Amino acid sequence: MIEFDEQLKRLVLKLVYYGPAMSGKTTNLLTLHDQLSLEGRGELMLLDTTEDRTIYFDLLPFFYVAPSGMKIKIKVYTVPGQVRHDATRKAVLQRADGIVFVADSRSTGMSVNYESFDNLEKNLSLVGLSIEQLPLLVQFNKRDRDDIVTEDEIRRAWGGTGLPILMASALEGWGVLETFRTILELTFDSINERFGLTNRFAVERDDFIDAVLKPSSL
Ligand SMILES: Nc1nc2c(ncn2[C@@H]2O[C@H](COP(=O)(O)OP(=O)(O)OP(=O)(O)O)[C@@H](O)[C@H]2O)c(=O)[nH]1
Ligand SMILES: [Mg+2]
Repeated sequence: MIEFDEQLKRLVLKLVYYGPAMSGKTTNLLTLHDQLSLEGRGELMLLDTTEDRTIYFDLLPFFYVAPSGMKIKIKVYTVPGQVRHDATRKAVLQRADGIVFVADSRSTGMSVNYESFDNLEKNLSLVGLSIEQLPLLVQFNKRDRDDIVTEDEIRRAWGGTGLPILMASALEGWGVLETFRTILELTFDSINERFGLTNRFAVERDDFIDAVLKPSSL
């Protein structure tokens, strides 16, 4: 649920990277942090990991002030994918405004992708969100590996969901910005529909997204 304060001209958006254990959610955030300009980008918090497995969540915030004065903060979270951290996943999902489902492209990952997607659907309904109404896309990560399912097979298996499906290698650093751009576009359109932002507060979608996605000059 968007936090929107009309008087303070302040909007806070929450995006969540969800998916099975080891699919590359934390690596997506690390890559975003590396590839985007420091301007507007906050510090990346990786919370309590053991052996690189997320136990609580990771968080990367972004800040944007529109020419109209509207202040937008975007909080990007990852959930812990391991099955036993379900309570934490549910807590992180609360009040989400958009979801990136990071699936594992490896052929051994196909059944865990389905299990995790079912788990997402169940947890969304437990926190009062509807999978049909929330901006959501699927990223198939680890495309650099050679033990992966082909893109055709993926599109055949997941096409029926009607969700946007993107390919990526968070480790090599491609597909990550496209994923982030797409979820920002979907989420912006959805808030715009609900609050009429463009009309009332003049936050131009493309300016906003270009500002957030300013590449790092490093
Ligand atoms: N080859 C390859 N490895 C990747 C890619 N993305 C992540 N990995 C590796 O997969 C492992 C797990 O990545 P994480 O980003 O920690 O996965 P996660 O989804 O955050 O895992 P949990 O926190 O346990 O849910 C690490 O060894 C990463 O380096 C990728 O695109 N290609
Ligand atoms: Mg993680």
